[in-house]
Amino acid sequence: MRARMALLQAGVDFDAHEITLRDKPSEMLRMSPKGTVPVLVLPDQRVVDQSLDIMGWAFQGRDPDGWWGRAQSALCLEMVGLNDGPFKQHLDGYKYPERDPLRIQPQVHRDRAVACLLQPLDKLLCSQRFLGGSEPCLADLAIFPFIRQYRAVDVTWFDGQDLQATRRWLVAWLESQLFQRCMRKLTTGSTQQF
Ligand SMILES: N[C@@H](CCC(=O)N[C@@H](CS)C(=O)NCC(=O)O)C(=O)O
Repeated sequence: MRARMALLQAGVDFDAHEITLRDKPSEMLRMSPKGTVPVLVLPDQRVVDQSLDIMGWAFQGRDPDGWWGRAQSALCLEMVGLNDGPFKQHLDGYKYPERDPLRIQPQVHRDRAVACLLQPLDKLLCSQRFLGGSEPCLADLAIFPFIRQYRAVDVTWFDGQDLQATRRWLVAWLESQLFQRCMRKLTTGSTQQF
């Protein structure tokens, strides 16, 4: 979702192909043998197959509104690093406890996720609207889809936490035109199936 939103925000035209992860098409594996999504195939057949790299590629040489530039602050880079590192691990442990080789209780992962990312994020969002300050940036896009997934595990629990600024920020993103366009791109029009 974050790769698609970055491409949409940057105004890059692209076709979207839905993948069933249990049954990955051979065409996708030929282009990117590591077998994870997203995979961006450029017109010259070069492949970009990490979502953060796709986001960076989308804004290369075109950043009129400063979305990429604002995301390069030390604070934004640190937050994205926390998101893609420890938070993502705890999110997986919270969502899929049966896959955790250490068999750590999902509530332990849930609470560690709060400590490692959600608390510092909430503190930041108490004093500014977006990660980049008063205007949105790629760091917001990089992180909010994961907070959405985290909240979805137990909405009632999440909404009961002292994370009001994060909840406001998340709701604003979920209601944004960009997110709505991304969801439409998932389901209609130029989206193609392999
Ligand atoms: N670091 C990669 C992670 C990509 C990733 O793990 N994607 C998951 C889906 S969200 C996947 O494709 N998993 C492969 C599978 O479940 O077989 C990125 O951000 O692009």
